[in-house]
Amino acid sequence: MSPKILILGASGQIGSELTQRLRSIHGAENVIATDISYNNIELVNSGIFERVDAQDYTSVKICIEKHQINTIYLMAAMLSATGEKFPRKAWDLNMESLFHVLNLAKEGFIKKVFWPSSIAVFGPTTPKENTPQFTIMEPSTVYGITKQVGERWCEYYHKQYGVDIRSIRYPGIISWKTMPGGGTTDYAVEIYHKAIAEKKYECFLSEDTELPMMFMDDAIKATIDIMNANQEDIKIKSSYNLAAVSFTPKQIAKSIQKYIPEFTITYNPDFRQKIADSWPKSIDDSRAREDWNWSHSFSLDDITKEMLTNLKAKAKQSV
Ligand code: VAH
Repeated sequence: MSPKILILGASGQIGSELTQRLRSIHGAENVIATDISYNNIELVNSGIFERVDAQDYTSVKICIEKHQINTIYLMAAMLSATGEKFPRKAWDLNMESLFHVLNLAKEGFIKKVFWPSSIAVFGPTTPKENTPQFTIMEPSTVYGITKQVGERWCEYYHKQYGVDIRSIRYPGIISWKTMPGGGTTDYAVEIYHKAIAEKKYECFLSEDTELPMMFMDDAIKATIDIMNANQEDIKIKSSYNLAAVSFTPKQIAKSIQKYIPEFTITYNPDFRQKIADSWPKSIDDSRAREDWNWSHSFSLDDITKEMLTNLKAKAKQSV
C-alpha cells in the first residue's frame, strides 16, 4: 500500500517535524497536513495544508475522501499543563478526535493509524525507576487519563474490529524548530532559548526533578519505525513504552554550561511540579527494542549541542 497520509494536528511541536520528514520520504503530494489554524507558516507554504478540526468527524471524513487517504497520524491533543486548566476541553479534544479516527478505520476508510500516548499514563503509584511496560497506571492528570483510556480503546478496536493502530508513549520531547505548548516538560525546551537570549533561566520545576526525555529526531525515528514495522511484530496494541535519556533541570544546566559557562539557573516550582512528581523518572522500553528494533541516538550532551547550535543559527537568520 503506497501511503497517502493525513496528519491531524500538523502544526504542533511533533506534528510539524513529522510532516516535514514524511514529506521527504513519501513526497509532499502524498502527505496532507491539517490543523485547526494556519499558524505554522513554514508548514503551510511547504506542501498541501488544509484547515481540519480533528473533533469534527465530517471534516476529517471529507478530507480523507478528497485525498484518498489510507494512513492517519493523529497528533492533535491538549497536553498536561493546559489540560489541568481546561479539563473538559482536554477530554473532548483528546477523546473525540481518537474516536473519529478509530471509527473511520473500523468503517474501512483508512488502513493504518498512529496515535501518540505518553509517559503521562503513569501516576504517583507507578514504580518510578525503569517503569515497566505493564504496571500500575493511576494517572493524576486529565491528559494522563485521556491517554490511559485512549490506550484501552486502541487495543479494543484492534481486537474487536482488526484496526491496525500503532502507538508509543512519548517522553518529554526536546526540539528547536517549533515551540511546544502547554506541556510540563516544556522547560527542557525553554531553557535553551533563554540560555542563548539571556544566559539565565528561571525553571518552573525543582532542580532534582528527573524526567524521561528524548530529542525530536529520535521521536520522529521511533514514530516512523513503528509505522513501518510488520503488523505481526506490533505485539502490544495499547502503546509501547519508549525512552532515550532521563535527566534533571540541574543536569541540563550543567550541560549548557559546557557551551555557555556564564549560564545560570534558578528554581521557582509552580503547579507543574505536582504533575512532574506524578510521572516516572526512567522508563523500561525493552519491548519496543525487542519487537520493532527501536534504538535511540541522542544523549543529553548531544541534545544540548544540537539545540544551541541550531537556535543560534536560527537567531542569526532572523536578524
Ligand atoms: C507534556 N510534553 O509535558 C508532554 C508530554 C511526558 C510529557 O506528554 O504534557
